[in-house]
Amino acid sequence: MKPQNNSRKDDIISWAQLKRDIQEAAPSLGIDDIGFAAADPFLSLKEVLLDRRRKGYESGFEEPDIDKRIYPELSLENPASLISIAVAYPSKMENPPKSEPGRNRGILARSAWGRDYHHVLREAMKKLEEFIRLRVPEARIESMVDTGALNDRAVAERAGIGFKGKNCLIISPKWGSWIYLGELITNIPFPPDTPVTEDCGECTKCLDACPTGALVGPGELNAQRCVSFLTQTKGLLEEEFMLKIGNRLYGCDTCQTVCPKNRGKHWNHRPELLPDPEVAKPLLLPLLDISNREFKERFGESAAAWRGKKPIQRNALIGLGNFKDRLAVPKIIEVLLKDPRPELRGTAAWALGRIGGSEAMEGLGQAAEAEQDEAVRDRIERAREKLLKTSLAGDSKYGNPSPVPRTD
Ligand code: B12
Ligand code: SF4
Ligand code: SF4
Repeated sequence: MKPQNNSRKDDIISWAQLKRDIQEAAPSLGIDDIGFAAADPFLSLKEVLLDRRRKGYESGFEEPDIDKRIYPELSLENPASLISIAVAYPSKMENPPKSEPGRNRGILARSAWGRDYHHVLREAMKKLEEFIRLRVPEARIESMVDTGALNDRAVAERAGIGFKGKNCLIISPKWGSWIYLGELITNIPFPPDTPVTEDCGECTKCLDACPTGALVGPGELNAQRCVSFLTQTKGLLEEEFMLKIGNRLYGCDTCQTVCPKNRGKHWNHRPELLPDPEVAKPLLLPLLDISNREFKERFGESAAAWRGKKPIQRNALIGLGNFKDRLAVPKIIEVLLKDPRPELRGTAAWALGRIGGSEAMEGLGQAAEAEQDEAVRDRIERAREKLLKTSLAGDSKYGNPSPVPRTD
C-alpha cells in the first residue's frame, strides 16, 4: 500500500481495512476512543479565533499563529486525514481526605489528578504511529496533544469523538467530557467518520454554574475570567476572582461536574490516572513551605506542575483565606513578612484581611511598616481598611470567621 495511490478502488478498500485494524487495536495501544476525519482546513474556526482575539478572550496558552491552527498542511505537507484520539480519566476520588481547621485542603482539577496526560497521550500516539508504520512504512505522520498547532477539540468534533457542549468541552456519548484529546495528521487517506449529532438541547446548567461568568454564551469562553486560567497565572489576582477560586489549586471542573451528560461517568481503568489524595487534595499549610525539590517530587508527575510552584502556593494562600482558618494566621504572616515574591506577599495580605482577627491585624500592621513594593502595600492597606470597617461595624474585633463553601 502506498498513500499516494489512493485513487484505485482496492487501495480505498485497503485504507478502510487498515482503519478497522487500528480501531480494533486502539484499546491495546492505550486509546479509549478513536475517530478519523479529512484534513481539510478548519475554515469556519478562523473567524471564531479572530473574534476571540479582538474581544481579548484568549488565554495566551493557545498557539498564537492562527493560520497554523486552521491549516493542517502547515504542520504536515500534503495531509490526507486526521486521527483524533481520546483517553478517559477518573471523575471520582475514593475516600477523599476531608478538610478540618488547621488541616484544610486544596483541590486539583481532575485533568491533573494522575500522571501528566501529555505523557500518557504521547505514549499512546507513539504506539499508534508504530502500528501504522509497520503496515505502511512510507506513511508520514505528525502527532500532537494540547501544545500542538491544531485545535484538539475541533479535530475531535470533526472525527466524531463527541459534540461540543455549551461549556466548550467535547462531550462523548460514551465517556462524557472526562477525556483528554490528541491527534495525528497523516498522508494516509482514511475514510472519515461522521460527527456526533447529539447536543445540549435546552440545558444551560454549566452557564448558570460558572462561578465567574466566564462562559459568556453557549460554547463561548472569556478565558481571562475562567477560574481554570486564573489558577494558572502567576501574578496578583483581583479580589473578585480570589473569592471565586475557593480552595482550587489548579484548574476548575464546575462546568463539567454540573453537566447531566457526565452523570454516572467515572473511568478508573487506568491505574496511572488514578489520584493520589495527598497530591490531588493536598493540605494547604505545608504547601507554603515546600522546596523546589519537594514540589518536583510530589507534583512533578501531574499536569498541574507546568507553571511551577508559585501559582500553586499563591492559590494555597487564597484557599486558606477563603476557609477563614485562624490557625493558619501565623504562617500567613510569616509569608507576608518574609517571602521574597511580591505576588505571594500581596496574596498573604488579602488572606489575612479575609480571615480577620487581632493577630491578622497586627501582622498587617507590622508588614505595613516594612513593605517596599507598591502593589503589596496597596493590598496591605486594603486588608487593614476592610478589617477596620468590620470592627467599626460592630462585628467581633476585626472580623468574624464564617463557614465558607468548599470546592471538592
Ligand atoms: C487554551 C486552552 C485552555 C484555556 C482556554 C479554554 C477555551 N475554552 O478556549 C483555559 C486555560 C481557560 C483552559 C481551560 C480548560 N481546559 Co484547556 N485547552 C486549551 C488549548 C491549549 C487551546 C484551546 C483553544 O484553542 N481555545 C480556543 C477556542 C475557540 O476553541 P475550543 O473551545 O478549544 O474549541 C472550540 C472551537 O474549536 C469551536 N469551533 C470550531 N469550529 C467552529 C466553527 C464555528 C462557526 C463555531 C461557532 C465554533 C467552532 O468548537 C470547539 C468546542 O467548543 C486546548 C488544547 C488544544 N491545542 O486545542 C486545551 C483543551 C481544550 N483543554 C482541555 C481541558 C481538559 C481544560 C479544562 C477542563 C481543564 C480544567 N479542568 O481546568 C478547562 C475547561 C475550561 C472550558 N470550559 O473550556 C482539553 C479539553 C478536553 C475536552 N473534552 O474538551 C484540551 C483539548 C486539552 C487536551 N488535549 O485534552 N484551556
Ligand atoms: S472551568 Fe470553571 S470558570 Fe472556567 S468556564 Fe468552566 S466553570 Fe467557568
Ligand atoms: S451542562 Fe448542559 S448545557 Fe452545559 S455542556 Fe452539559 S448538557 Fe450542555
